[in-house]
Order: sequence, then C-alpha cells, then structure tokens
Amino acid sequence: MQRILVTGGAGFIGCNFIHYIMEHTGLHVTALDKLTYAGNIESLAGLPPERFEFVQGDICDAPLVDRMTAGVDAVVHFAAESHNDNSLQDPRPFVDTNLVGTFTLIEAARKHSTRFHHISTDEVYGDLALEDPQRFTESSVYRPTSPYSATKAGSDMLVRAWVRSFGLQATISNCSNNYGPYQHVEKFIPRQITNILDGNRPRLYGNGHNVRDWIHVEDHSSAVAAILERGRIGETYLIGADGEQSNRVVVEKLLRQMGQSPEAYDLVTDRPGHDLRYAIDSSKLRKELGWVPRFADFDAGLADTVRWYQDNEAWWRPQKAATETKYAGQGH
Ligand code: NAD
Ligand code: TDX
Repeated sequence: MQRILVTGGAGFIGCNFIHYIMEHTGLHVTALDKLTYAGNIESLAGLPPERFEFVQGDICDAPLVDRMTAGVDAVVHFAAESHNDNSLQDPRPFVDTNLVGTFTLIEAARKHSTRFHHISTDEVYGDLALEDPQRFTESSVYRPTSPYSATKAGSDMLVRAWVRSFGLQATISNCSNNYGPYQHVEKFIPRQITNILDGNRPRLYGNGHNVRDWIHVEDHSSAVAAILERGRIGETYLIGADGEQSNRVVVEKLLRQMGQSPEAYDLVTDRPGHDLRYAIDSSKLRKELGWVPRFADFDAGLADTVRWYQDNEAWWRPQKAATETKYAGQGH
C-alpha cells in the first residue's frame, strides 16, 4: 500500500489520523473534504507537500470520487455529518453525506477494487442501562436512536451488503466517544473547556448522569492503522479504551484542572432522545490485532487536551460565538 485517500480529512478525527499515519508510515495521503462548518484546513498545516495533497470536494460527487478512488490503494472514510444535536435540528445533510456519500464511495471502491475502511460509531447500537453489566460487542444488535446514529447505522449496512454481494474489500470500525486536539467546539469536552476559558459556566444536559466511553483520538488513529494493515476483510472491529465516565464527572474534572470550583456548572434542557450510556468491549481488536491504547490515564489525556485549547485559541476562536448562539437557540 502506497497511496491512500482519507475522506473528512479536515475534520477532528480525520486530521488527527492523517498526522498520525504520516508520522508512522511513508504513505502518500490525499485528503478529500467538503470543508463544511466542521472542516478546518488549518488542522492540516505543516504536512510535507511531497507526501500530502488536499482536495476540496463532496463525497456525493460521483465523478470526482471515481477519479480520486482510481488513483489510490485504499480509502479510509471518515467524512460525515457527526453532531447529534444538529441532526435533531436538520437531518437532511445527515442523509445526504452519511448515506448517499458512503454509497458513492463504495460504488467507486467496487469499480476499482480498492481496499475500503469505513469509520463508524458505537451509537449504532443504541444505549445501555447505567447498571447493565454487558458492553457493546461486534454481535450487538443495531438499535440507533437519533437521525445521526440512524444514518451511520445505514451506512454500515451498505458497506456490509457491498462486501457480501460484490466482494468489496472492506472493514468497518465502530469507535466510542473521542477527545483530543482539533475537536470542534460544538462537542462536549471542547465546548466546556472553551466556556471555562471564556469565564462562562459549563452546560450539562439533563441531570448530567449520562455516561460516555472516552478514548483519546490518537488511540482511535492507531486502531484504524492496525485494522488497515492487518484487519480481516469483511470484519467489524469495535474500538474503545475502557474510559467510561458520566458527563457530570467529566465536567467536575475539567473545572478542577482549570482551577475552578467543581460545582460551577449549570444543568440545562436535556437533548431529546438523549442516549443514556455507551460502553465498548474491544477484546476482539486487542486479541486479534494486538492493539493497545496508549492513553490509559483519562485525567492525563484530559489535562493535555485542556492545554491544547489554552495554547491554540486562534484555531477555535472563530467558531466559538456562532456555536454558542446556535446552542442558545436550542435552550442549551
Ligand atoms: P467532524 O464533524 O469533526 O468532521 C467531519 C469532516 O467531514 C469535516 O471536515 C467535514 O467538512 C467533512 N464532510 C462533511 N460532509 C462532507 C461531504 N459531503 N463530503 C466531504 N467531506 C465532508 O467529525 P469527526 O468527529 O471527526 O468524525 C469523523 C468520523 O468518525 C465520522 O464518520 C463519525 O461518525 C465517526 N466517529 C466519531 C466519533 C467522535 O467521538 N467524534 C466517535 C466514533 C465515530
Ligand atoms: O454542551 C453539552 N452538554 C452536554 O451535557 C454538549 C455539547 C453535550 N452534552 C452531553 C451529551 C452527551 O451525553 O455530553 C455527551 C457528549 O456529547 P457530544 O460531544 O455531543 O457527543 P455524543 O452525542 O455522545 O456523540 C459523539 O460520540 C459518538 C460524537 O459527536 C459522535 O460523532 C460519535 O459518533
């Protein structure tokens, strides 16, 4: 494998993956990204031009996708509409990008017999009760609950069908909640860090008892690299780092790390249909591919992330006011 196409390369996880894969391999990377509100070309600054190319474009643009797929050995597909709250306001772009965009890419990969890796989420499995001893596994039943997770679930089904019906050389990964540098300020952790930096109180939806299974984005990248290199075609791998935390505990940790009282947050209107708990059992990935996460200590990873937002205000500041105006309109 020499050349790969990374869709959604200007987004949070896509850009972190590109930095990771270019540092750890000699691959040539082409990023295809529409630069929606969530994409930021500055997240890809400083990459060596002889091994990196950026193309602005839409994954629903079949002739463009066909041309770009023809020239690479593998496609790693991160591009998506990714925010649950947005999907509750306007689901249409989620159907277009997550379903039609994935369809467009796998048609091109089928035509050119290109290796394909599809990035998905644990949200396709719905949610768990707080005390449920079971975690999600590769054989959990699909039970998506939001327009976002429903379109991601649909995209997974398309990839699985293309593997079975057309012999598409594909793998799928479903990862838990990511945190780390370059995450848009609409998402939970960067929203609260930047609120605190601005002297505003963090906002917790509902009672704050919802649980997410946090993984550092660099560990997601190393897992995807392992699957791309050694994953078995047709298989799904769940990616997680045993990082379950309630939202309330995360906000209290952030407030303490940033020198504030751990009670200095507000409870606001809950998200409609808010999933209660996600939790990943990643034994298959660990046993089969020997993957281990590097960021075992959540508090240390969180402290690194706080520092990154403190040091990179120029990166997030342009999005902050518009994001908070949008949340104010939703009662959040
Ligand atoms: P993001 O919203 O930060 O980035 C998405 C990127 O895709 C943006 O750069 C955007 O411009 C681009 N994009 C959107 N529509 C496009 C289109 N039609 N054509 C081309 N580019 C388009 O999202 P993220 O958090 O980096 O998520 C990346 C992937 O990982 C998604 O598939 C998401 O479902 C999945 N995922 C995310 C998480 C998480 O915690 N963020 C967890 C598990 C899985
Ligand atoms: O201000 C907030 N207050 C709050 O309490 C925000 C923005 C969120 N929340 C809660 C909602 C969730 O319980 O925090 C939790 C995390 O919220 P998000 O960052 O919006 O993530 P989530 O909805 O869990 O989905 C994320 O993980 C799975 C990503 O956005 C998805 O792309 C990924 O598939």
